[in-house]
Amino acid sequence: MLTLLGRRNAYNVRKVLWLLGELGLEFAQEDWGRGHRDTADPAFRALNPLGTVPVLRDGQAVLRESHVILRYLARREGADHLLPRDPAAAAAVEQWMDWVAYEMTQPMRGAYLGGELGLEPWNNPWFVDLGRREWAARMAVLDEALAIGGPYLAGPAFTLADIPAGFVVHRWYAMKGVNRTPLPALEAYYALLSERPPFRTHIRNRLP
Ligand SMILES: N[C@@H](CCC(=O)N[C@@H](CS)C(=O)NCC(=O)O)C(=O)O
Repeated sequence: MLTLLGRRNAYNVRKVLWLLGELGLEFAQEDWGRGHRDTADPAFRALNPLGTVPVLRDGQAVLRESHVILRYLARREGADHLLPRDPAAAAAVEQWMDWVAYEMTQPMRGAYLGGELGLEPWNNPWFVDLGRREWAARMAVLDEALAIGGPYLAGPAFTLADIPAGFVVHRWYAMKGVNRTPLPALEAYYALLSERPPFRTHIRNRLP
């Protein structure tokens, strides 16, 4: 039995919920993290010394890091259409997952945690402004990639590449305090992802 530990409103948990929905998997879920059970609890730290959510338990296996969990679930289910076995085809998927992890984390801290939620220490005006500018520039990168090679990020079909990126695209369109220039391929991509029921349940719901 799979058990997902982490609050359902957390960015990194929602990506895993989306994939669980895509795969149609049964799972148990426990609300840990800000506003719920404290991840400083020794029982949680025994599973994840970093104290972050999500954590996934699968029998004796205990996993952390949302993108690792996405890859694990796809491989566990033999979902080669989401994460191909061929190394080159897999790289075409994983490059976008890493890109989000490396290139979107800082802009999201500035523009979202600082600018939208007003949380310290990210609400310093220069950091908020930088985050908004970088996020806008990275959405333009996605728009160009989709215009050339879409309609999905790794080409003709939905893959794991679309889960982290799809989330940041959703949040880009859900934020109030940003100036958005028209990006036609990105808007078409957001509309395409919105046709997927798990995307609407876990990502494009009432939460940004
Ligand atoms: N790189 C980690 C980041 C995990 C992370 O920072 N999770 C946030 C929620 S999105 C967290 O644990 N926040 C503390 C809390 O909710 O108590 C991942 O991808 O899973």
